[in-house]
Amino acid sequence: MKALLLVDVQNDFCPGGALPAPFGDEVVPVINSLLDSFDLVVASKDWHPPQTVHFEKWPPHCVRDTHGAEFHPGLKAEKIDKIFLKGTDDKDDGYSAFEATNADLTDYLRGKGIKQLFVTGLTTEYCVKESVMEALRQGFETFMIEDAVKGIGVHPDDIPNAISDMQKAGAKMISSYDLLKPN
Ligand code: VGL
Ligand code: ZN
Repeated sequence: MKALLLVDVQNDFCPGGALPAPFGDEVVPVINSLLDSFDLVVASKDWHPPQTVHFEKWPPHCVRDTHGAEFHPGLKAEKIDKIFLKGTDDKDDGYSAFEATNADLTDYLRGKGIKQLFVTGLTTEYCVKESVMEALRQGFETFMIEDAVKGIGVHPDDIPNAISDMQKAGAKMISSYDLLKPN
């Protein structure tokens, strides 16, 4: 059984948002095209309190129950089976979807018989990377869909370095084209 994980496809990580990945919105049509190809679709949301130590590193973003924390309006969110909220407390970053506090992502995926996890979303070098790393530690066969992620790129090498760290840890790189082509 295989699951698609949508990491933080939220307004604040898209152009016009508080902490945008340049071209972050470009993941939306790619993700939409993949939604019917999986047994299960799960999504994380960065879901911060108004005041948190996280905002000492970052401009305030994805404050719970605000417009910036909503999914991008183009995302076919009705196809998501379950949403995992993370970064919810005021003392840590909560980058990984596996740090969700409303439900346990590992237990949920194992309970559904998921062995393979395909990761998409925002942002490549923070929440996508940390989610991929934890998925590998939890024993999932983990893929990153290269054309379905976008990074912030604070430093020019951050995104390629993150991809090479994920590969070294055992993540497999794949494109949406590989998943959608017949056979
Ligand atoms: C993220 C920076 C701060 C992410 C979240 O979703 O990658 N990045 N908070
Ligand atoms: Zn955040």
